[in-house]
Amino acid sequence: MRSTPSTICAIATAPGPGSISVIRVSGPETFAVLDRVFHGSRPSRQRSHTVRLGWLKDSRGRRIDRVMLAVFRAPRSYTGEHMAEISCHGGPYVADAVVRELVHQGCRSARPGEFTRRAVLAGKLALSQAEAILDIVNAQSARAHEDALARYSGSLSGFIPRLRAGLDDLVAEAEFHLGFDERDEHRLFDPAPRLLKLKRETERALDLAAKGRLLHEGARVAIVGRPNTGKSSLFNRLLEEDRAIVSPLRGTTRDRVEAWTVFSGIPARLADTAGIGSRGTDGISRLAAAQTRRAIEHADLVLAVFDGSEPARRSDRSVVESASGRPTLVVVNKIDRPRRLRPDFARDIAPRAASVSCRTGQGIGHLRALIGRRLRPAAASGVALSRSELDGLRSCRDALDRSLAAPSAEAAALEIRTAGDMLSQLESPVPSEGILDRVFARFCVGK
Ligand SMILES: Nc1nc2c(ncn2[C@@H]2O[C@H](COP(=O)(O)OP(=O)(O)O)[C@@H](O)[C@H]2O)c(=O)[nH]1
Ligand SMILES: [Mg+2]
Repeated sequence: MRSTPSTICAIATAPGPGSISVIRVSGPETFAVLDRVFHGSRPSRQRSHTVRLGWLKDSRGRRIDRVMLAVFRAPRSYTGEHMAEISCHGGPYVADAVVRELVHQGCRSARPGEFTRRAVLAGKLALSQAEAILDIVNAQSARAHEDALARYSGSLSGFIPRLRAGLDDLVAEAEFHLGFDERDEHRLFDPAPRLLKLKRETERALDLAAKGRLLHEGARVAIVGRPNTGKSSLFNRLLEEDRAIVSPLRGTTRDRVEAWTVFSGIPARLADTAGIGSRGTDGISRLAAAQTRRAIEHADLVLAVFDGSEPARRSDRSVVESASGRPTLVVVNKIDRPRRLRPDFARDIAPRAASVSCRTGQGIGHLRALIGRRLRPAAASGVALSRSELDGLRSCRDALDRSLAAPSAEAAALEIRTAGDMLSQLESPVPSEGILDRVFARFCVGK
């Protein structure tokens, strides 16, 4: 069982005298604590993302300072937990007194970077971004700072302006040449090679962005196999808790059961599925089969589970077929029993299999590491793009496709211009000063 997180607090603004100091509080007890110290309104009833003015008093009712209280309710906060920010008058004495009182009321002083750590744990921030933030704060040189900034915003930040410049050049040239007569030698202008190059770069960027998704949204890992091979047992083993119903009756798992876990630092949504090739013909079985198919289709990694203590059955073959073409890891389960599955079985989908026993736990650690290794290269090369940036890049690629296929130079020029427009609509992926300021302020917490 996981213990509930403690409620933490810390001064978020730089040490030393300033016009205001901000104290941040995060955790389940945030509003219970603030109800006791903040006088003016009830923080526990205050709407999320609103600010109230009131007096902060200690437990004996003595005034500490007149403060502004901003409230952020879970999950819409930096850490994903209940949070509050207290803005008090600047100067080290007042802010320290506020923190002392919060600690007196049951909060714990935050450790360096602890708010960001919680943000990462809540999936609010990719780990790579958090690391980059740390580097930004700690950067000793302009070079290190620039490098960290580039990683924070994703290496695509330079790509979109570059692509746009390339397209602008092409449009200008195309328009210049369009003014000439058909027979003129200037008509030899052919934008296709450069268009192709731009299109390939766009596709590469889209590919990187798709991989970046793993760090942001988490990888999808689906456990599939015929009934009774131990899929639900494996699901539980990987989660280290009893989430799915394990039973010797075939077809126990009809719903798709999902839960979050982490493999080598990569958040993953693990899905247990209904067995493939079960004979049920009722509506629920059919639905379950469709869900399993969908899980395989959307999975970043498929764990195909086989019973190592039995010879392969026809339904095991269907599993191999369903998983073929998808990134797959073959898992041979029940190795605590004598082996009766041929070792070269399922060689088509994966050259090597991971052998485990969900009963004894043998091989599970190794399997976790293998899963992490399979997900990591994809995640590491990824960059973070917002949905609108992804959509913009896709529209741009489509316009480039159309311009390559255009029947006339005029039509091609029109599509190139459309491609450029698609990019102009994108906000620059470089974070705004405002965002960076907030990130800085937040990360200095407890430093
Ligand atoms: N001997 C042995 N039995 C196992 C192992 N893993 C699962 N089982 C048993 O196999 C049966 C089916 O397990 P379950 O996880 O429900 O399989 P599922 O139908 O694929 O989800 C249960 O009786 C489990 O106790 C294992 O590693 N060794
Ligand atoms: Mg099951």
